Amino acid sequence: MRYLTGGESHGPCLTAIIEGLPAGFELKSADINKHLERRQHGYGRGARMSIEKDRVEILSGLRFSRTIGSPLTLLIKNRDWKNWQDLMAPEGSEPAEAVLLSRPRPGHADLAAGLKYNYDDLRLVLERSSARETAIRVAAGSVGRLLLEKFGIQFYSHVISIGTVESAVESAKIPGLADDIKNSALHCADQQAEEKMIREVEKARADGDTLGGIFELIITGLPPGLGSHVHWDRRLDGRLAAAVMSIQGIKGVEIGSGFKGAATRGSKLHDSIIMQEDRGIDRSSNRAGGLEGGITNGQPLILRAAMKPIPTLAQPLPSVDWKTGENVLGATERSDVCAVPSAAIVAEAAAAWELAVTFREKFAGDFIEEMEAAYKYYMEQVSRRLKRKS
Ligand code: EPS
Repeated sequence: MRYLTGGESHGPCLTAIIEGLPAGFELKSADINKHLERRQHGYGRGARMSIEKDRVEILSGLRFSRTIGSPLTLLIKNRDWKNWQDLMAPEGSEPAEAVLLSRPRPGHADLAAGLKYNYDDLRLVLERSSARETAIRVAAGSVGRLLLEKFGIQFYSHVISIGTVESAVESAKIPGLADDIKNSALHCADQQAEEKMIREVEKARADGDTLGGIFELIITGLPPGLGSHVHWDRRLDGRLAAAVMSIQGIKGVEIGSGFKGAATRGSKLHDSIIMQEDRGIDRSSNRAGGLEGGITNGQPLILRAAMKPIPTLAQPLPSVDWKTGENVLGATERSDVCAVPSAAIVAEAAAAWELAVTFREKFAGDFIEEMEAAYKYYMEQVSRRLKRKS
């Protein structure tokens, strides 16, 4: 299963084509839209979010709300396009009044991609590197998520920190706090910390600055056996890390105890294997974060990611003009102060997609019932092994 996306931030629309879905899987655009809407929230988002009301249109691969096995085409219209029609016209010529974007922003793709693609106008970098593209990634990833939800897999995320302010809520409590997180302005389970985080965002805004932070994903109901130890590119740790690291602004990913685990003795870190009367073979803890040997082990998957502060600053850093070589300040554009809550929603979708791909590798089949039968057979074998029945 794979997908490609297209679309510029201020172009007419964002699109994706998904290939490899099973036929007969029930899919409704409303279920994707729910996640598109979640991505747009979060205290600290910029003015663009009051223009856009992201909604997906499904243009192929679906008939009467069921997939037919052919490529699924998704489209999200950019409402802001009406303000950019002349400057971002796919055809015709550049308007005389167009101003080149020539002051690369430190931390943004502007300079590196300007060199790579030999652009005169650095706007061409911004248009595709913008996190606007994550809207269509959420749409595509949500299709994978909806497929996994049919098999009892559930996705949770929450903000752990904004700047230096940290939430005190532990991972294990997060599934029970889903409603609180949904109602929180910063996608955070700790109300007291959230109040401080909001003040941090306000201070950064007043200073013309931006803020990063850390979020966590918790995915429950995964069967053991997704991913594989037998080859580097099948190890799920690496695949999930790549999926999440590819989200704009993400600079670090850890699974389970992650970096803290490196400072812990093996005897204190690894999760003992125990025998439970009802569940059979089980684990006493989950510091591995649900992955061992690049394979899901049946425990909740726990992944954290660090997002850097957004590089578009209202009080910009020193830069050099791309055309004249003069010392200038980096370009200022309308932007967000903090987008960590949105990045958490995007990461849910990115992880869901990668898990759906590995799920399809394990439970292949051209139609949904074929997949369900393979899943049921496998889960019976897993239960027999865990409960040590012959
Ligand atoms: C975004 C749309 C963008 C930004 C943001 C994410 O809109 P605009 O650039 O028109 O204001 O709000 O993009 C970035 C922060 C970035 O660095 O590219 C969106 O839809 O999420």
